[in-house]
Parts: sequence; C-alpha cells; structure tokens
Amino acid sequence: MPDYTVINPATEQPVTTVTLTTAAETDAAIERAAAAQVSWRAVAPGDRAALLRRFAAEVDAHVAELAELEVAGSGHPIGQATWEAQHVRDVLLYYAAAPERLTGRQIPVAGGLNVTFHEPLGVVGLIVPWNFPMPIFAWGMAPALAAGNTVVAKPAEVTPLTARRIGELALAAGIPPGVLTVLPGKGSVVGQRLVDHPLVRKIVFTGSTEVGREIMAGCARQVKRVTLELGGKSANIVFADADLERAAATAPYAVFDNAGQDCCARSRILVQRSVFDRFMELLEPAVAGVRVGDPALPETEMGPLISAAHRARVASYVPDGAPVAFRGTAPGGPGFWFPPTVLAPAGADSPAFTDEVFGPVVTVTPFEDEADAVTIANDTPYGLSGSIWTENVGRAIRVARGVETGNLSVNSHSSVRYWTPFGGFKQSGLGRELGPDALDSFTEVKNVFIAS
Ligand code: TAP
Repeated sequence: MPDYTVINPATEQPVTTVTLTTAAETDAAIERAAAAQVSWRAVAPGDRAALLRRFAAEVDAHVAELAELEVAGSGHPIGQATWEAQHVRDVLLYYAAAPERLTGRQIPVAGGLNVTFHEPLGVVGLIVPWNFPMPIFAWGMAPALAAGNTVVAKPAEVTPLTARRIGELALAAGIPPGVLTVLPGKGSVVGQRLVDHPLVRKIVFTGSTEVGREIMAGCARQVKRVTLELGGKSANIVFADADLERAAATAPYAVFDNAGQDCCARSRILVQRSVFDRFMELLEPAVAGVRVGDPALPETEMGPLISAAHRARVASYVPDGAPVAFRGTAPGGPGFWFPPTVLAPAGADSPAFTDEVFGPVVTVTPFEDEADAVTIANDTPYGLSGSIWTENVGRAIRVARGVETGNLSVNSHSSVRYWTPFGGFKQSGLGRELGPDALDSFTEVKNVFIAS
C-alpha cells in the first residue's frame, strides 16, 4: 500500500506518514457503510440526536489537539485552527437538533390522505479540499448523518490528519462503526470510486471548478445526487460614501486570511474612482500590518501556502513587471511563504484579476458608478461571495441584488455562518450547504397515499 508523507508547510519538515487507501479498500468501505446505514437510519431520532451531541462533546474535548494537528499539517495559524475545530463542534451540535425535527406532511386527498416522509439517501460520499480540512468536512458530514445517511469521506491527499482524527472521535463517542468512515487517499483513486460506486447515492464535493465539472459528469451517469462548492473570484466593492477607514482596515483580512487559500477571498477590490487614491493610502498600512509568520504563535494572522508547487503557481500571477503597488512581509528560510501582495490598477487583461489565484494576491481596480461596479463584479464565471461598502442602504440593496453571487456582506467581510445557507451562483457551484434547509439535500421526499 502506498504512503504519503504529510509536510509541515511552515518548516518543510515531515509531520507523519499516512497510508493511502486503495480502490479495493474504498469499495469495501462503501459496502460496510451501506450495511451500517440500514441500522443507522433505524436509530430513533432522539437517540441519533444524542449520539451527535456526544460526538460534538468529544470534538470539544479535543479542540486543542485538532488545532495543533491543523497547524502542523496545513500551516493554519493556531487561532484560526482553534476556531475551525470549535466550528466542527458547533456544526455537529446545530445538526444534532435536526433528527427530531425531520417531519413530513399530511395532505388530505379524496378517498384518504397522503403523508410524506424525508427518507435518507443511503451512503453519502464526501470529497474535501485541502484549504479548510475541518470546516468543509463538517458541513457535509453533520447534516448527512443527522438525516440518517452514512458517510464515506475523502480528505485531500495533502491534509488528511484532522479528518482522520475526527473519524476516530466519532467512534469514541459511540457512533457505530461504518457510519462515518474517513479514507485518506488520492482523488483519482478514492474520490473516483466514490463517484463511480453505485452504492454511493450522493456526492458532496468541494474543490476546484475544473474537478467539480468532472465529478458532475461522473454523477450524471448514475443520476447520482451532487452538491458542488467550487471556486470563486469575489469582488469587494467600495463606494465613495463608505466608511473608507474601516473598509481599508478590514480588506486585507478579506483576502489574506488563510493566506488567500479561501474560496470566498475578496480578491478583486473595486473602488469608486473619486476615492481610489485615498483608499490606497489607507490600504497600504493595513497590508503592512498583517502579521505573517510562525502559525504556532497566537498573534500570527497569516501562515504559509500549502506547498512549494502551490507557491510557484501563486508567484506566476506576480511576474516581473506586474503592477505591484505594495507588499506585506513574509519570513525567509524554510516554509512556503508568500507576502501579501497588492496589484493596482489591474483590469481584465491581468490573469490576477480574472483567475482564482488562491493565494495572498489582490487586485485593486477603479470603477465609475453603481452600474459600472455591478458590471465589473459580474464579469467572471464565478459567483461565490463578495462585499459591498456604502453608507447608503438603498444602494447596498440594489447592488446586492445586482451582483450574481451566493453570499454577500454589506459593510462586512464575513461569509460563513453555519445556521445560514451557503453556496455559489454560476460556476461557483450547485446547491446549498448549511442553514436550516441543509437536510433537504440529504433526503428524498416519499409520498404515501393511505386510502380511508
Ligand atoms: P481540487 O484539486 O479540485 O480537489 C478537491 C478534492 O477533490 C480533493 O480531495 C481531491 O483529492 C479530490 N479530487 C481530485 N480529483 C478527483 C477526481 N478525479 N475524482 C474525485 N475526487 C477528486 O481542489 P483543491 O485544490 O483541493 O482546493 C482548491 C479549490 O477548492 C479552489 O478552487 C477553491 O475555490 C475550492 N474551494 C471551494 C470552496 C467552496 S465552499 N465553494 C471551499 C474551499 C475550496 P486530492 O487531494 O487527492 O487531489
């Protein structure tokens, strides 16, 4: 069986070695998950809820350990990694309330009545990217389990450690074997088997638009349910009437958090021309103030990129002669470091403006008026998130309705709350995760007529 050595992105030192799952082992795990689903769906709703709460408590008791694993295996700053582990706990607790609320309807009809049931789908295959190994794992896993499905999850090959540990914590909490299985391995092996195996009834995929397109085509062959959370190229639109100090002070964190390896990164800042120069003056010290360094230190705000190959890809967006307005700092020595970088002015002729860089590179572009801002913001195949900065509530509403994207914030950069829906427009995805309706995509409605 092949092995994979996890590398600490901040030191380039090996962390541990993980055995990669083969295609035959994947098939066996899917078959065990299908067998386990028969009894998991039969667990009384209150008991399933109690098990999920115990799972959440087990995660809560291991937040520090999970956070340290994410620092070592993914280079996430410890403060962020701690939040991520707590987020897994919170998502489990939120969906632990769902089994007892998964009720159908009764519909009077001539000669009797119809009743509806929300039936679980069976085995759900969960394919997770490397940028947020814990939260994205939880978003698919928790509602799928709550609805009575079993889950076979594949973390990204390079970041398997926290998902693997959370799988162990599920067993320790009393979740029965086979209900949640974590299979470290390659997308082309484990991920592909999840897509191809007929016992897997739904795929939840988060990753690049390129791979998502192939997953969707694979699922189509079996009319398999699929949720896709894909790439982004989100706009941060700053109007002249905005609180410019606040917009500029927070803009770096809207794109450089997680070293820019964030599908929601506001990587195109659009600024109304009349305040463009003032905004750039305010942005420069804010970028210089981003604390880049050792992710194990609590004060660190930005860590390294995930790998040398990814750093080379990010660097290709800042070639010699690129319009670098200013940059932040980054440590020298070992580690896949890249400094926060601001390119301005940048337009549609710049790949950094059009492509998802997935690194700490942001472009700043002037616009003339509201209509121009919406046109530029929408000039992308993506539509995942975005921000609008204005003190004019009417404008905020008009622009929010005009921008074709799934998750917007006004005078804020936050994108994710587990109790509100999350997902993309256009090529940023298909379907919604999180929020109170998430179980709809992990169940099918069964309609039964009872003659009276
Ligand atoms: P991908 O290369 O697309 O990989 C995502 C996952 O798919 C990994 O687990 C990967 O496994 C697996 N995979 C690759 N090829 C596969 C195949 N043929 N069949 C089945 N699974 C396969 O993305 P990434 O580089 O890890 O993540 C970055 C991308 O994810 C960015 O585009 C980012 O925007 C997007 N993203 C989106 C969101 C949301 S919520 N919309 C959130 C985070 C990230 P391996 O690791 O083994 O290759």
